Amino acid sequence: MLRLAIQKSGRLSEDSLQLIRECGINFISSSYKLKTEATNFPLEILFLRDDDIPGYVQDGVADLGIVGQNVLVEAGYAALEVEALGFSKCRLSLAVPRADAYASVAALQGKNIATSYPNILGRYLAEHGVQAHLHTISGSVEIAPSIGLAEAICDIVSSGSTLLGNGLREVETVFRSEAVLIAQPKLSAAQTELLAQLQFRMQAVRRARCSKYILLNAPVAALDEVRRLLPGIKSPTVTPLAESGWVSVQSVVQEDDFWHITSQLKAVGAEGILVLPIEKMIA
Ligand code: PRT
Ligand code: ZN
Repeated sequence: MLRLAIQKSGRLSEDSLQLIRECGINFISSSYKLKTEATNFPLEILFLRDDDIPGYVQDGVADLGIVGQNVLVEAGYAALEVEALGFSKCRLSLAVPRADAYASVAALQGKNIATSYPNILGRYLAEHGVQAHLHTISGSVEIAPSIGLAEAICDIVSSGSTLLGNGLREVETVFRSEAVLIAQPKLSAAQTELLAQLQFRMQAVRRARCSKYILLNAPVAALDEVRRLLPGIKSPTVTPLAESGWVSVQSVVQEDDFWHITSQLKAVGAEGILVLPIEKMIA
């Protein structure tokens, strides 16, 4: 049995639950329950505040957890990370009032900086030879300059609209973060085997999310060009069409390359291009 701690309610909750479901693990969840057991995998799920998850996993109260790297590294538990999960991507950034002059991080020498991340920020400033006064506050960091608490802030940014709305300008990226799977250091042999199964499923889900299945028709004369554009996993599947001189090609493309590749495929004569989502992708 493995015990997995996930965030009860917040930015990580929905994606964490969805990942577990896409791994084929079924469970009944309700908003008031703090614990649930999967029906088809030896997994118990605990619902906690994200800040408590690294400590619980370190102490073995939970075997696994899903948490943002920002919280993990700030708490000093970076060594627990076993798998990056690719969601809840964000960055920890320094920001200053929009009108203030700022040339480099040296401009923060001797300044007051408000943050909820004194450890990560302290290390960053030390690496850059900057000494500043850090004011640790647990929320609403972005209002600190306007109420005279600090000249700069260091906080989590994703779209940047919170900074913009508070008259602040992002000036340095201190740390990049995403959700990660963490594991306690003393898993039994049986638990280590279960963790490997879980990671195998999570990797298949993640690969599938960034890939698309592509089908198209192409003139035989264009096949070399099409194959060059669509290397596929091994090589594309090519089958003849009833109409002579034409083939059907099937392959896999990365989501990021998809628009770029489809426009080139059209340019070499491909027609009837279909793109389908992939549910799972086993390496
Ligand atoms: O209640 P609990 O303690 O469990 O939750 P929480 O309130 O501490 O955390 P929560 O749910 O807000 O965030 C959980 C995790 O999501 C964080 O630890 C990050 O790893 C990740 N994450 C991703 C974010 C953001 N994006 C994000 N945008 N965490 C916070 N924000 C906040 C940020 O603090 C700022 O106030 O959103 C604002 C900035 O957003 P933009 O889009 O305006 O730039
Ligand atoms: Zn929290």
